[in-house]
Amino acid sequence: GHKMNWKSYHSLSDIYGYLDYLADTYPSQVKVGSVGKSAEGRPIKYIVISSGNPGAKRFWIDGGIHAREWISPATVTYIISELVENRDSYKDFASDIDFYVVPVINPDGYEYTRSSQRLWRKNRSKGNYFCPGVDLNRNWGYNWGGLGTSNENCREIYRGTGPFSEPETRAVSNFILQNKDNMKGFITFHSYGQYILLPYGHNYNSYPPDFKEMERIGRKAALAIKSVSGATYQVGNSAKLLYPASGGSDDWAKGIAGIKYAYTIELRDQGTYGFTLPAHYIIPTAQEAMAAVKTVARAVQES
Ligand code: 0X9
Ligand code: ZN
Repeated sequence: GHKMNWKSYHSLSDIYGYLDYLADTYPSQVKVGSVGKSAEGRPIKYIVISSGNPGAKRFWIDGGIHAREWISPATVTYIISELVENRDSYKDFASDIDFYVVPVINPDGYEYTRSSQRLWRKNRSKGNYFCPGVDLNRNWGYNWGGLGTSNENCREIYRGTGPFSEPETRAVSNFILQNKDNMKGFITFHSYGQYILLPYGHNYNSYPPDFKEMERIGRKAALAIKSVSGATYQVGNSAKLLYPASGGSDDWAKGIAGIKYAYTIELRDQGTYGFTLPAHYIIPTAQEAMAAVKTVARAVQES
């Protein structure tokens, strides 16, 4: 393993090398493993950053479910580095929360955007020779197949042949279910648009009973972001603010896994560069994401 920097976007092996470095350097604090394998056989690595407290709450963070959204894995690795290597700055919650983090849910797609097609979104499963890939954020088993999805292989929003048809969503969801006791926080990082999105996203009129409380914390997170960097993040229901889209991981986390504070955060920017955000924006974007994590962590701690 080896250290990491946030001056450029890194390969999957660099990201995984950093996780291994943390496991070697902080053996009592972190555990690194694989939740399973991708369609092309790559491991989907996770890191657990533990509080050392047996009664701790759990907080899920992931990135890279959409291949081209490079700012997401970069941000999630930055968050990992803060929580592990700068632990003293997070004393107020570090001893009460175990963080379960997967920086790259879609490793095949990520590598494909680096080697071949920068704007690829889906995974790389070979259901159809001419149009491979499934949109992994349409493949989760909560209202699978509804609005904002397609049954056509060639579409960007292809939902797959059934809920959890893909090895990536199967592996990640099983890992979450195995660890869902006391899991109170869930943030999945995407780009772009600068939104803090709340469930449910499968139609315009499904709200969890505690939506108001989720919204209150979401707004706090947006305020924290604003005070860190000045950036504006809009907060609201994902169907209303963006568009309806079924089979997303956030809806499943809330509706099936029962994780109270479940959000999708769309990172920078607002369209100037879009998915090809220049690397010098990684640190400011990741710092504002960290502010959001801190805000949700305090809510998790008190839950
Ligand atoms: O469409 C998506 O999957 C997400 N936006 S993105 O531009 N990154 O592709 C938004 C997902 C919001 N959540 C749900 N609709 N459940
Ligand atoms: Zn996305």
